[in-house]
Amino acid sequence: MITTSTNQHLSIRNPLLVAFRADVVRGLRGPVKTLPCKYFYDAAGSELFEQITELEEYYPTRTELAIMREHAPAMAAHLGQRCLLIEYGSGSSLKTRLLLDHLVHPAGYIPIDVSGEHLQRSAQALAGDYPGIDIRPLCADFTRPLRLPELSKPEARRVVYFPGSTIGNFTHQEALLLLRKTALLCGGGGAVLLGADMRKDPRVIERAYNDHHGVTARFNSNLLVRINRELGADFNVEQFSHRAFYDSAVGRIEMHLISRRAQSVHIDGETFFFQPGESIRTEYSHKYSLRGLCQLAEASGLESRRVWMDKRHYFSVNYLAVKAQVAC
Ligand code: SAH
Ligand code: AVI
Repeated sequence: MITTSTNQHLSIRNPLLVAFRADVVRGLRGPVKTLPCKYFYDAAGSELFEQITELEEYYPTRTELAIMREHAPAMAAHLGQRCLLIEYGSGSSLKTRLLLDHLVHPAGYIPIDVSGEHLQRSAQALAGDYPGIDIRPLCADFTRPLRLPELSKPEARRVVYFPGSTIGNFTHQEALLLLRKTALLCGGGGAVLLGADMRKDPRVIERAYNDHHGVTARFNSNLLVRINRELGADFNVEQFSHRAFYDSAVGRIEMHLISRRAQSVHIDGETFFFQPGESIRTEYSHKYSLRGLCQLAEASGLESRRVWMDKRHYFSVNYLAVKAQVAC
């Protein structure tokens, strides 16, 4: 149930905060409460994500990095000379370095991320280490229409690098739409280099989202800390617990914040009530089969040309070429 006071919206004017408020309020108004996972990534959230990638339980980053270390030369050969590399959700750009090390005369590199400070810091470090590459960070939501910066060198082709299995944080329909738009952005001759976490023993997957140090729990509850700070809300963060479980039927992790008791929360003039045990779903993390990935690519106007995997088949990096005729 929601009550609305008469002076709502008065305090928030910054357009980014207005959008944040609208997304939060929309998510908490529904019969099933949800919050968009892209808001995990403020400066603290990005730092917590970096800590997650180092956890013993969190296998995806280390596995994908190992695949990149072994196969970056072959991937770079697929990307070809004078490629413009665009990255979705670039974070620390750690894996990208392995690609940049092998690219021949790249036209430029555009890392895109919503986490502004983290993006700037990573891009500055990269510019120092790769002085010959035109690096143009873009702080933006890659699901929205993008205005790419103009680069000085002409590009032979566009490739979107989308690592980390961030694609898994989207529903099937959202992923389809995003990849279709991406195929159009890349155009003829272009490609998507997509990192995807694979289906495996559910116990391995569940452990990765329930680490014994509680870092994933802090990453999850940081979303409430951020809403409190940026929207002036009064979530009692201690009164929500982390829950993550794998749904084998759908092939995805669901992350939730569970209300420990009956409580109400105020966000910029609106009140939200929580029953004891009621949840806010904060993230999906879909896991894929090779068949599922091929079907997703096909339906998006992309064609799977090459797949690199680790020995255990925990993770895959997929070279998806834009098909000759792409339409939205
Ligand atoms: N690519 C890195 C980071 C993955 S974490 C890796 O593989 O380790 C996901 C990253 O995507 C975060 O840096 C987050 O800020 C960014 N992100 C999430 N949703 C986004 C969106 N809609 N638009 C832009 N960046 C997004
Ligand atoms: C960025 N994304 C692919 C991570 C994942 O595994 O879904 C985010 C994450 N959530 C909890 N741990 C890591």
